[in-house]
Amino acid sequence: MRKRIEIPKGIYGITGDNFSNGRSNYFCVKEMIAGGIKIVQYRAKTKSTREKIEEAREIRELCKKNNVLFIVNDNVDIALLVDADGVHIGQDDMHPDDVRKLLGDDKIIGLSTHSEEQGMEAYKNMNVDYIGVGPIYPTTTKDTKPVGLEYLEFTVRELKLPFVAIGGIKAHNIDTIISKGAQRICLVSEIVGNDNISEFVTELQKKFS
Ligand code: TZP
Ligand code: MG
Repeated sequence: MRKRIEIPKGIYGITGDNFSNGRSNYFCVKEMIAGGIKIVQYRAKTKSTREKIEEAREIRELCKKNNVLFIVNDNVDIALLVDADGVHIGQDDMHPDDVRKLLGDDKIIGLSTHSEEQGMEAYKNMNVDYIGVGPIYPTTTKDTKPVGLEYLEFTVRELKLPFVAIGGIKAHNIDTIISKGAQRICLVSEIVGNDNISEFVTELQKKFS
């Protein structure tokens, strides 16, 4: 049985240049790292494959220099090309077993889940390192209907699997999510849209220590 790769606790960063007020993904990741983030996912839904590869390469180097884990959203090929630490896939992407065949045992696989059934399936039958749980609250960053706090509570109670809570999480509601037992939390628009990303991330990280 393969041992899961450990996912750092605290804030999980994701790029989102539709929400970053004109600032580049590279800039935002640099700021997140200055703020003490330990894991970053490159997510760029509207860019061409070629643009993504170029940008992912640069951000991958930045992360490597700073000992920050680098995960690529959706594209297993890009993750392989840039030697990312892992891939994050959704329910309609390549099956985690196939991703594992391509990436081998030493890379991280994360899987988005949006229901108790999907979470249980990942926990019982899939060789993933962590799951995403959400969207908890309504969000314009992703077109999936919110699952509410119930699925988060189920995950904490039933699934012995590291998870990242995500979706509509902001400074004003993050304490609720932490109080439910989430040890890894992702805020996309709230972080990349912040005027001072590094300071904001530093403040958020303090909540986990
Ligand atoms: N997966 C579930 S919700 C979401 C993703 C990628 C987007 C979360 O963005 P925000 O801006 O933190 O609501
Ligand atoms: Mg996807």
